[in-house]
Amino acid sequence: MPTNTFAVKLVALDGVCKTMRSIFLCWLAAGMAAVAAASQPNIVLILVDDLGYYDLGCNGADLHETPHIDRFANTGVRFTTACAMSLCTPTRATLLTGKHAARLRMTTWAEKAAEGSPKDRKLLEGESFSELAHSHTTIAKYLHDAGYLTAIVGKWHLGDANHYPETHGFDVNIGGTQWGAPVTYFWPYSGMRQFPYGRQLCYVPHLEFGKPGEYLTDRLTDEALRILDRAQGRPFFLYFAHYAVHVPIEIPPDDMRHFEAKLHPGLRHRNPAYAAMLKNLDDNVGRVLEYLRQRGLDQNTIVIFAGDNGGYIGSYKGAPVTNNAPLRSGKGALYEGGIRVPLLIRWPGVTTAGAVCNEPVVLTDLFPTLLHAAGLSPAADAVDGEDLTPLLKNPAARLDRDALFFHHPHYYYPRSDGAMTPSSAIRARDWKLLEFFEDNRIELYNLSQDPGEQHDLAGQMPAQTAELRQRLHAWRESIGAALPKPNLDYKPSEQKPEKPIRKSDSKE
Ligand SMILES: [Ca+2]
Repeated sequence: MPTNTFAVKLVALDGVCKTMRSIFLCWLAAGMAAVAAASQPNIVLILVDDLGYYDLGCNGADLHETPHIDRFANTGVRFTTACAMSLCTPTRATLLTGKHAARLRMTTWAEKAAEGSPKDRKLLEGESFSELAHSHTTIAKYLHDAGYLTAIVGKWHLGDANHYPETHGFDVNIGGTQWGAPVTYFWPYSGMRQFPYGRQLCYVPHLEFGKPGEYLTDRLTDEALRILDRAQGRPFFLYFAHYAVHVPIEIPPDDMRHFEAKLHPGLRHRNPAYAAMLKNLDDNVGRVLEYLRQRGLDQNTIVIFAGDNGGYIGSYKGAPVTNNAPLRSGKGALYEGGIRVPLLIRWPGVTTAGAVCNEPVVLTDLFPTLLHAAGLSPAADAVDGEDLTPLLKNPAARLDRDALFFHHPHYYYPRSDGAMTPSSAIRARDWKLLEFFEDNRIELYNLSQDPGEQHDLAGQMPAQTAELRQRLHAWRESIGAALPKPNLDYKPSEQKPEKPIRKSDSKE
């Protein structure tokens, strides 16, 4: 064989080897990418502000229409007994850190924590921080460090600019500030608002360019989809914390007409503006789900839909906002109407379509669940939540957890409602005990027989009551919960009359 022919064959052979090596490397890379994709699912966490458990069609709403969310519920697990803290800031803090709001000492909403305890009530409220300290590692920080694109779109409410999402592991922040509600849902979403410490210009950041009539929930969804466009194959964590359906209850009048026409006596829900706001939210949830489906991302994306506290039962411009019946009370209370929230989870390959889970869970559980989903482990500091994966695989399973605890050492509205005074609660399976600090009143309910918490059994069941009370006290002590104290300057005659809620009020 002539040397040059041999050389040509060697070169050819080398070329074949290179090609085969390239094919092998491509195959290996594809395999590794598949492994990475499987171990790093995308996560979309949709949190709706002040959405009551019964506000959704799939949970039994009557006036309201939520077809996209209802269809989504049928593709995964619908939880019937999911709880949150009773207000915005505590739930957001616990959800992102896996630590109980009482352990974090973030038990009331940020603006109120900054304002401090009222001085004209029987008790001085327990200490509560308005900012999430950087010593607490958020789920966003874990996911960011693991290579995820991390984005928050919407409400933050966990501190001032020194504690904004960018300082807690989020690569992108569209809309997150220290304030709990927009001044208005219409562009430019800004205006002056009166706080006890003075007037402030409040705004929703990074939405400066818009047009008259533009609606906040629509715009936030535009922004969220734009962020996903830019993920470019990177695993992503989208924390989509809608400002809706918190007050102010605002929606274009044309959107309300359908619900005004639908009103009739006997409906559980009676606010057509709120119904229209919720319908708009549902449309926008549908847009996100459709975006994922069209791009095939739904096959590797965990989607969670939840509310942050019970429905708001106060009035807005003279009309009750929502109704949590048959659950008792609403946002700000530790009765079920204040803490029961919608929770829907779809995790491809793990959840089964149409599943319903009745196990009591709390949104704190999302932190360990999502860390597990991403193949991560929390650091050694305390995690109060439980990994929900066993329930997602088998909704009939039970968690190895004795009880859920709630702690709200604060006052809320209306002042005349005893449910809205400082309190703690324990739920141990079907039994729930509430303790009210003003008069040390104890109430005991069997939730399986009495979901509306109407029949107080504390007097009839002293042993059960004493045991649960002791467990509640032991829990509070174990996590260092802040307790209210007697207000030595309190004079009942000095109580201020109740104020109606105005558009400019900053309710969490
Ligand atoms: Ca809320």
